[in-house]
Amino acid sequence: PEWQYLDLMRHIWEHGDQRMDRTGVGTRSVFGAQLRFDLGADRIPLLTTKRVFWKAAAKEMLWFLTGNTNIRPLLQVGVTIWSDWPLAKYRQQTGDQMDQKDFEARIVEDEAFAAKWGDLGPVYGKQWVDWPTYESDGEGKFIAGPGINQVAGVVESLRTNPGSRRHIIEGWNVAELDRMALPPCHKTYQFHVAGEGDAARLNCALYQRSCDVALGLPFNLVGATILTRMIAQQVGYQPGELVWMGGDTHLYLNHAHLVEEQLSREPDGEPTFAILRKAEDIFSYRFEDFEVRDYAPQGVIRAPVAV
Ligand code: THF
Repeated sequence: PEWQYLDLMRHIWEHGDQRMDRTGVGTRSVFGAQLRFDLGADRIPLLTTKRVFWKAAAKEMLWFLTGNTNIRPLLQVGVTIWSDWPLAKYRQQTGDQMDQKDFEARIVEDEAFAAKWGDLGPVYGKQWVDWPTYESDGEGKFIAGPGINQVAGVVESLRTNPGSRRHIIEGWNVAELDRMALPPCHKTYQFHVAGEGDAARLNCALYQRSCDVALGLPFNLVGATILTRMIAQQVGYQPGELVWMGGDTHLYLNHAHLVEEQLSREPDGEPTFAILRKAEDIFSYRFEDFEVRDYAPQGVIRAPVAV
């Protein structure tokens, strides 16, 4: 299965269109791509051709489920993958060129600073569990209604109406895009139940509008697997297939060394993923509930993230 990822990487590198992007770094890109992974028998699409920090991806997924959109709780558990965007905003607005480590330490130590500078706006977590609604006040004005918890809704609809084609968690809230530090990349998760009874399997399709194949995709595949596994456990279905679909699917030009190194390697081994405990509900999983086994990846390949 890992060959699919490597083949996509090679295809983009050899045949992708060169185009300038928002970040100014430049990419090679294809539009439209698909990968499929069987999640049965505890399989997880965790790459072995470089070390993928699956723990950070798992903590990120748990953070989405809390609805929190501040990087502070992520930094408190040692995850720094979202620091670049608040840091760029801080530097731009204050002129203070604070370095990343100091910025992260300040966010952790100083709650008021974190509230002011650590928030990403209404990104994934907010839309997933508290999508805003509006109601009429009866006099021609709109007032805020109760937020919609899409994740709880999907768990409920999978239980009560498994055959539905509407099991969707959507991040792309058009009305709030301009307040997000970054509009969602992995924007739509759709779930689907195949088979019946004890053989019922939960499939997940993830649509990603924009995909950083070298840095982001390995994380996103792990996150989607964990989300699918947690939901499958909650509703009592076997894990099925993860179908990943990309829109603008690209490699950054400054990732050339990563691409060349990774394409020179061969997949080695099949790690598995286990959930050690069934949580009371989808929002009660803890990092300690997760275990990856038989993961002996080849070395880390460092590359800068485009901001
Ligand atoms: N922006 C860009 N340009 N790429 C992305 O992958 C991306 N994301 C999120 C939001 N914007 C993005 C942030 N997720 C890494 C991994 C995931 C990220 C951001 C950065 C990263 O640098 N990974 C390194 C180091 C990991 C570590 O030290 O913990 C790696 O080697 O994997 C995609 O959702």
